[in-house]
Amino acid sequence: MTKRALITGITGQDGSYLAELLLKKGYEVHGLIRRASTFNTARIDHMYVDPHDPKAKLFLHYGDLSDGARLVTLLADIKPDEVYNLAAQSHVRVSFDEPEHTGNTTGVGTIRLLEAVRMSGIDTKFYQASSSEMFGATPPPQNEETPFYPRSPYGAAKVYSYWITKNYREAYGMFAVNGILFNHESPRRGETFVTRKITRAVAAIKAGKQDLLYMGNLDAVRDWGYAAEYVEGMWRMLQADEPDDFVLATGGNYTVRDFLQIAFEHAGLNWEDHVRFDERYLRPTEVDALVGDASKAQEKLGWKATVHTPELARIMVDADMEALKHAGNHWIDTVDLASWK
Ligand code: NDP
Ligand code: GDR
Repeated sequence: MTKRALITGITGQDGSYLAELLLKKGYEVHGLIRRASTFNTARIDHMYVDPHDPKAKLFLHYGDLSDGARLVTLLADIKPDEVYNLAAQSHVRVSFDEPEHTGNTTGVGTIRLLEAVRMSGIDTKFYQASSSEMFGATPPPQNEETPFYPRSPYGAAKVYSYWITKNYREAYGMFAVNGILFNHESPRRGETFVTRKITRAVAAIKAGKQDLLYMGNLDAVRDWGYAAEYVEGMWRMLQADEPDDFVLATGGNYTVRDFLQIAFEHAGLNWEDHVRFDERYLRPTEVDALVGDASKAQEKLGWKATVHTPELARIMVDADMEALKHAGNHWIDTVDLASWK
């Protein structure tokens, strides 16, 4: 029988890779999308087939994690075998400007979805997109046993979602898991996250369309992996015999400065000639260092990252240089937008 999955956040970086993976595995994939005044499906357009076509396997539904009643009707209609909750206000810096909205979507949104599963009475497995940001100020290496110490409204909302997912597993016997994922990036990464901001700027500087790049804290340490590999780990968590929580990470240890150096050098540029400081990119409380230990996922799921940060940076620079060739003036406008936050 064809398996059916529902993905919230399907229009985001991870949602798009996960949809590709599940379609390749023969799933019927349903995605929750937010109604907007313009199309917001650029990351998934390439796999969309008109629903009138009998070969269509990808179906999109309007909804929002702030609308619990809609989640109930949707789940009752679709009756998915697997639900992947990837939707969130996912930007840490923005969560300081919009703390209440972030709490509502990234935190309370999860319980709306879990309650919708429970109220619709369907038998489904549930994946929660938990984050290394939950570890916050607790020093690395971090694994499933590391205490949480969130440092932002986003991190605090993810801690709530982590515990409520665990609670539904224990209280109602739901197959509900937390994937605690460290930073993962790709050419589809949102333009205001640090890696993509850098690789887009490298492409624009190389092409002579930009000169300076304004950045915040260059000392932060992160463990940047490749998103396309991480979605395979999400899927494996839901295929395990028992529901459990897993860290996915590369174990690498790089500063933002290291990433700048690798990315600029790949294009034959010296980052120090182009990077300037702007305090608007600092956070009121920073997460200094996140470095994951994914040995449990390797042992129990057979999952291991193969793309490490330097290779990832080069993949992203190459992709942005290629994209710039086809983007024309549109690119220049969005470079400005990317430096906005
Ligand atoms: P993105 O920011 O790229 O995507 C977020 C998705 O959530 C988008 O599809 C967005 O829709 C959707 N969304 C936002 N608010 C709502 C809402 N109120 N109702 C319904 N949908 C909403 O995130 P990523 O793909 O990078 O990350 C996926 C998940 O994993 C997120 O929960 C993130 O917090 C978490 N995570 C990410 C990590 C990473 O390094 N990428 C690491 C650890 C956890 P729209 O397109 O309309 O904006
Ligand atoms: P992060 O990602 O906060 O780790 O959250 P981000 O790329 O935004 O920041 C990483 C680090 O870079 C520093 N930094 C800057 N960041 C941005 N965005 N812009 C800048 O100009 C800049 N200069 C320095 C930041 O201070 C930070 O230390 C991401 C998100 O995907 C979350 O949803 C996810 O949960 C975590 O990764 C794991």
